[in-house]
Amino acid sequence: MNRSTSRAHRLLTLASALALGLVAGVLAVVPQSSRAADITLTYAFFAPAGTFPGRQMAHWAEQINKRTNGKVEVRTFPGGTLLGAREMYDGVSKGVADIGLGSPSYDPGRFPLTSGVSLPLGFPNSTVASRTLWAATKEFQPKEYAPYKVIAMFTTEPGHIQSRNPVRNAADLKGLKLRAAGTGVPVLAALGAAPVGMPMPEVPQAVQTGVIEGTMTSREVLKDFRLAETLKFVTDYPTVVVTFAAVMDRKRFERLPDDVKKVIDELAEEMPVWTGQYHDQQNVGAALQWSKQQHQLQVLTLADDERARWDAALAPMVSNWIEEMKAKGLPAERYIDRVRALRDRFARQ
Ligand code: DTR
Repeated sequence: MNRSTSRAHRLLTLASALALGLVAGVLAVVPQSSRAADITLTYAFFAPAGTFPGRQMAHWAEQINKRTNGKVEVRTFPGGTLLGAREMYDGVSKGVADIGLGSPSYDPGRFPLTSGVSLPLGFPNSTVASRTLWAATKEFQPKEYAPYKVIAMFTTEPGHIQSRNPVRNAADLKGLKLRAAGTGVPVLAALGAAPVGMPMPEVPQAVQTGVIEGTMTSREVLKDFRLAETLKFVTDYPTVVVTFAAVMDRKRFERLPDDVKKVIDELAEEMPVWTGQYHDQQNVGAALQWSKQQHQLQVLTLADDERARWDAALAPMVSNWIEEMKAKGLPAERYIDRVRALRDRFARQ
């Protein structure tokens, strides 16, 4: 290469670099995700963004944006800023939010069949229970979701008693004011405690003010709601899961373009596993470690005979539930049989 060609070459390189830079600059100014979206969906959740259902919401929002190449944008409203726990599903029906993530467990009267998943059925973890809930919902198409399109379902891990004072036996539990949600209330009643039902976001203050002596729920709340500052004991007795369902108004969903509906359906299949695995493999473990290190949390084991008595006290709940739901004309027996079979299948995978 002589000097002039090499200069020309350098100039050319400079020019193309500038051109490339310009293109890159334009791309940087208008990245795909912030390109004016065709569709904006609002998504409400009743608890903080950092909790595991909140992370699910953020993941879903990010994925739908990505998989529709920016066509759908989601504005998330965690922490009850748009809808609280008690008004979530009505709020979606009224159009306050396009999507609402609520807990069917908080309202078993409204979601009767779903409450079967929250019976003491011995789920090993959240992943298995979440997959079971979703598979059973698809199979049975419960009427309770008729006004909605369910876009994501998952559960907590089985709840544990988390208390200010140690709970090692029925005597420790007798008359103890513990908070639970949904079927957790009859579980605590059967074990002899004095259950108080309230949504999760109200728990920290109720613990602080001594309204309750503890709670029975998944153990990540020790860190995510900083409950380990006051609740220093966990009883190693897994009980029932709490269900979550994110829904859209069905008519609103039907108006979406087909390609967007397809992505929503695709994500609905992934959410139980994504959320269950995050909760089981990172969230709960990190919370227990933090609580032990920072707040001297103690995990209490039940004696074998005590555990057997607790199991016996809870056993009638399933048959009672079946009778109650049969009286409402629901396919309760078939539902529980399927839930048990799905639980075993997913537990083996
Ligand atoms: N276990 C349910 C729900 C629950 C558990 N973790 C979170 C985090 C955010 C909201 C709700 C929940 C309960 O006892 O309410």
